[in-house]
Amino acid sequence: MLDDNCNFEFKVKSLEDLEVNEAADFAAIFGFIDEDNYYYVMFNTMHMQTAVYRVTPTERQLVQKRYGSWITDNEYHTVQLTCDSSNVWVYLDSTAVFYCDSLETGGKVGFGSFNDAAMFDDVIIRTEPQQEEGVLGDVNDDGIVNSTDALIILSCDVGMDVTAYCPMPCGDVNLDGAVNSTDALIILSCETGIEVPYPVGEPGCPENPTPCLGCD
Ligand SMILES: [Ca+2]
Ligand SMILES: [Ca+2]
Ligand SMILES: [Ca+2]
Repeated sequence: MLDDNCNFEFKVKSLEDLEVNEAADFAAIFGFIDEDNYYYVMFNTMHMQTAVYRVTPTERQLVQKRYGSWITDNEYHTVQLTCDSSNVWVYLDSTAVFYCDSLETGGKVGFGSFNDAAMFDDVIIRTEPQQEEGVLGDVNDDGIVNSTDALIILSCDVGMDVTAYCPMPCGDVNLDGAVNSTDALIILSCETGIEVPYPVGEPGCPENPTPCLGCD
């Protein structure tokens, strides 16, 4: 089960004899809640049969059709779907085939066909990368910001080997793009109760500040 955002890709080839079967198809499913509630996009050999449909408990609704034949050989092609909570974008070999809005796309994704043979491979479902947060100032990642963190930064600043804590993005507590003794001083000030105008101890660290000497 996925959340509202989908990023789904697979390779597919038709196993039908396209000289004989003029309506060979394969399909991708999205927004699947149950067998009475889902969407599918069908690619078809036949003109005007490539379309997005919504299946409901009472009927199959046409959402959008596309001109032309979209299955023209028995080679592998890449189908890609991306969706957010109400839009879906469908690509075939990087060509945009459909954009549909105002859908209810939250649900499972899948692949199949309407009534023909096809082969599927290399299925990829991408999810949002987990944000590795970290706490500003907590360079040794022990959950607290204190003089130990300041010491690590100071050691690093004079070129001592502190590789275990590198690249140390949480060390740039004044958010000026560099990790150095100024940051260590701010952490020490913080520890002694001096108020500093930086979110020391809060979740979230800057991206890729210039590392201190010992991390370089
Ligand atoms: Ca068919
Ligand atoms: Ca710490
Ligand atoms: Ca800094």
